Amino acid sequence: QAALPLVINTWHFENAAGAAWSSLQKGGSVLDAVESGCAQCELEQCDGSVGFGGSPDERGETTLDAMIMNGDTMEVGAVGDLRRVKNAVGVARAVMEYTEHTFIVGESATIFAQNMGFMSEELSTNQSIAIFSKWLQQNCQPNYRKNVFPDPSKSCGPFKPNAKLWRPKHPKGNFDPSSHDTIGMIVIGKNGQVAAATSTNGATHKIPGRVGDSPVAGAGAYADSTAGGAAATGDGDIMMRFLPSFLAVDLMRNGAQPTVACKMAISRIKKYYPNFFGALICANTTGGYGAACNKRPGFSQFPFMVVNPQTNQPQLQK
Ligand code: SD4
Repeated sequence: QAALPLVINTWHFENAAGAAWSSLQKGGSVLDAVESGCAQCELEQCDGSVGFGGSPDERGETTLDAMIMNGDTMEVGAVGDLRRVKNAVGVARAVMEYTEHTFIVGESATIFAQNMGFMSEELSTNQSIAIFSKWLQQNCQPNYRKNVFPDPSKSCGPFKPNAKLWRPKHPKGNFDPSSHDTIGMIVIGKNGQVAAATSTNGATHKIPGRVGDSPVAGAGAYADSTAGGAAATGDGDIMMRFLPSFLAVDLMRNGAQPTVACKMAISRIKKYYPNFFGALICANTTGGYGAACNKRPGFSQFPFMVVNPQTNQPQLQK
């Protein structure tokens, strides 16, 4: 089943896999392919959790996180808390190609994007406004956080109701796996060149400024053309503490098969957070691939897409 080139991405995002594959067919580099795959999801708003109009934060705004990594040169470009620009993975690529930096965040990332010629647009949609208003009505009752913030109507995010004012904490187990489907993609070229990328709108009702695992190199994704690539999806607030993508790639470097590497990286997290939700996809430089996940309600396996010369078109695997 191992064959090159290879495109593999999280979830059932078939058109993303197709876009990456056709970029390769047209002679695009592995970076072009992985960027166009993730950009396809940003356009389609895959599952409402990639691109504009999803995961409104506690003030109702959608913000984006994305990264891209070149496994030949180990260059990375990333953006976090990006506002009012839809093509987050494109901006991440611009950070990598045109700057000496790795990671640009917030309003300054927006200004950088505008300077690079990306269009500035509203990321809210009727749907994201509806999600936000419903949540506000259900969870943001006047006394919900009376003791935490003097004016709960201005800020009513995912804090513990009884948290001390000076050190509010994100409640554990707040992550809803049914509504969080980041795209993470790995592309391996026919000579074993590795690229990886992610794009997401993060976690719903997050505290403004929250950045997840997806744009963090080694957490959301990692690529190294001497070993392989990995990409993650799930509860980024937990997962980023373990750099699971880096760990999986390093395990493959030491000879682990992709499925084993994915499983071992997931179990490392499980030791501390047995109920966390998360999944990892892994691929090596000979085109072998695999995945592993923890606690997806109702499913024991994790769906992902694969394209290689044997499938010749995006194929759903579990
Ligand atoms: C995050 N890891 O921001 C992302 C969300 C995600 O499947 O992957 N959902 O935490």
